[in-house]
Amino acid sequence: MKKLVCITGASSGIGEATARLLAKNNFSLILCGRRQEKLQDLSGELGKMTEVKILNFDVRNKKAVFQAFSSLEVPWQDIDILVNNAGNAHGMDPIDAGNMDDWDAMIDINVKGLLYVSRAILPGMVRRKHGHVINIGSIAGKEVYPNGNVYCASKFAVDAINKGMMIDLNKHGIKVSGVNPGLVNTEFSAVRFKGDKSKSDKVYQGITPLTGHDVAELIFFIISRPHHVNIADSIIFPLAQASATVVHRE
Ligand code: NDP
Ligand code: 8X3
Repeated sequence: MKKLVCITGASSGIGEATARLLAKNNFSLILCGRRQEKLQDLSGELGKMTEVKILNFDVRNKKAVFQAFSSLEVPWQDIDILVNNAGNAHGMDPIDAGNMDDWDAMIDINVKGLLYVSRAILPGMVRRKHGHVINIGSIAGKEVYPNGNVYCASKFAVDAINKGMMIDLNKHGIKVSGVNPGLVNTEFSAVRFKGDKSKSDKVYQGITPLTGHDVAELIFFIISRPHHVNIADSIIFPLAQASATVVHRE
């Protein structure tokens, strides 16, 4: 089989764009997400180019995560590259008025979900002394911005986990790379603002944001380096962005 890449959150945005780009570039794919129909449509399309398997689970559900990966038959268990991408912001409230269900969602999905999936896949990589984990963090994991509080905390955790993985997996010959995007136009803001278009439209007003494909190209670059090269960390912005809060809008 070709190199096998497992992408969480492949049903939209950055994950979907990564699946499309990698399918064209001769990788086999395991596509994960909750929305089975979206994954099936994508798999139908990409299946014309490469081998594709769907795993349908909620990353918050520890049991479902482990069941999904233990259901994989040979050779699908031998994942070469894990793209830990599933995640979202939920809400954007000041800390004193934060919605605690949103807090739970962000910590359970962005942090604990990433850990569960990694815990299910890493032992195989360690056994084979081969693998690459790409952790999708955010500029929100490098800088805290107003009302970003818990989302930023979840992405700072991803940054710390990225560094911790690199240290612990170093002796096993496994690469670990952080990818930290700025503003990317995906379903992200629709999810964050719970479908309130008056808020989500403003996020990308007056700028040309990144697309999922732009981030996918960085992921493709990182996983295509020679064996001895590891891109440990990266930040990708649209031209209009200079920091979490400095965005030049026309
Ligand atoms: P999207 O909302 O388009 O995609 C999020 C993906 O995560 C979906 O495929 C969704 O699939 C999956 N997902 C969400 N919750 C769960 C869950 N509980 N279990 C399993 N899968 C889940 O947003 P993006 O593509 O923008 O986001 C991808 C990653 O990029 C996230 O980690 C986000 O924090 C990060 N990011 C995004 C930026 C942006 O500006 N858009 C900037 C920086 C980082 P489904 O709903 O089918 O489960
Ligand atoms: C997504 C980018 O700036 O909305 O992680 O937090 S931001």
